[in-house]
Amino acid sequence: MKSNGAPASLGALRARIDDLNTQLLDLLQQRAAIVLEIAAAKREQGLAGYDPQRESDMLNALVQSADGAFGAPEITSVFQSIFRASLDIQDRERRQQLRVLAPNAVPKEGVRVGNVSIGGGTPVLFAGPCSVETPEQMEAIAAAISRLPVQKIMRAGAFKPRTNPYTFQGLREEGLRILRDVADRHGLPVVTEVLDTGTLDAVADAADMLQIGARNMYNTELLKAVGRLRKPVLLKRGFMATLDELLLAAEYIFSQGNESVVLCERGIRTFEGRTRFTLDISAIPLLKQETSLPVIVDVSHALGRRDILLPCARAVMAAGADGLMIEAHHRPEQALSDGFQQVRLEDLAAIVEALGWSKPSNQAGSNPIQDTEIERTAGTGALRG
Ligand code: PRE
Ligand code: MN
Repeated sequence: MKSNGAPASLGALRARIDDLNTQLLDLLQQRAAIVLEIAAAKREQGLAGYDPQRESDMLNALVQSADGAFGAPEITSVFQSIFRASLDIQDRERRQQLRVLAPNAVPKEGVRVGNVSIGGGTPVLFAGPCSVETPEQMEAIAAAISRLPVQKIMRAGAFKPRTNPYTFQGLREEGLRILRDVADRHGLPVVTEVLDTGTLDAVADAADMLQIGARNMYNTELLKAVGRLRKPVLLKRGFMATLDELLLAAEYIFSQGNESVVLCERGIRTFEGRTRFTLDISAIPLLKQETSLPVIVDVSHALGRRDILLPCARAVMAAGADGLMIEAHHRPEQALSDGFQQVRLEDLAAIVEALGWSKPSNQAGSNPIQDTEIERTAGTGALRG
């Protein structure tokens, strides 16, 4: 009411609301700044940011003293929103502090493995058999890979995390010896999987890059142990892992000082059974958008089949991947693991050419491996691994 008793004009009332909004905003920002100070103090003491007891105590006191147009339900809802927003700013701040999300977490030239640079602008092919089986097998495969006119890293497993304990478990230390010997003779850098901290030193001695497999993405002790080494890491996304979980796994490695990390999308588990896993193409641009880390895609394990490998590889590269992992074997039908998804060496060369990696002209449309498809083993994907 105006002093003369006449009702205040709408404009004047709104001006008062505007003024109160400004004051409320200022108070909210002061409160938010204190919330972040409390969060820092709590972090120092190892306490959680969320404190439901404190929230409920504050709410009770506020509701008790509320006498005005706002009753208990409105006061409760307004302050609950404020508490929620307090948690949101704490989350945002924590996220901004992640090393893995820093704009220059990985330099522009990418991650170097021997003479290969991953994420520096030229695609990298990670190729090789699922497992090291014999010196002759590795020799045949390495000879073919070394001839490919692209940046390449040879892959092959010595320690195999198989789903079924009665299937081939890898040649272990002997496999590492074969792998290193063949790689040296062909001048190829190698990546191989490390399964646990107990064998880490042996694997790190033999490999140029350490692979943390999908099943080990949550193994925080292993992540910290590879983080303490100064050796590049290929970190595969767990097949039930969100992108945040993948990034936090990478953070474990970064937190120990190792910033040479390459992320690998390798398919996630869904209800679809035609492919071994479901290739999550959207992960590629999302990870590239949110981080400076190189992202490669293991098309072989994602698909579990060869016939659609090339179109999917094209899609992956179009989505911005820095490279591909393809399992290849000189005799896929005799492979001791994952034979159904490994491509022949001549098909590997044809894929590289079809992708336009070796020549400027891209032979879009052709699919060299459709005709040479070998019968896939029967059964569900889960039992094959
Ligand atoms: C605050 C924020 C989140 C907690 O769940 C409880 C309270 C708040 O906004 O008041 C501040 C705070 O972190 C705290 O008092 O411990
Ligand atoms: Mn495999």
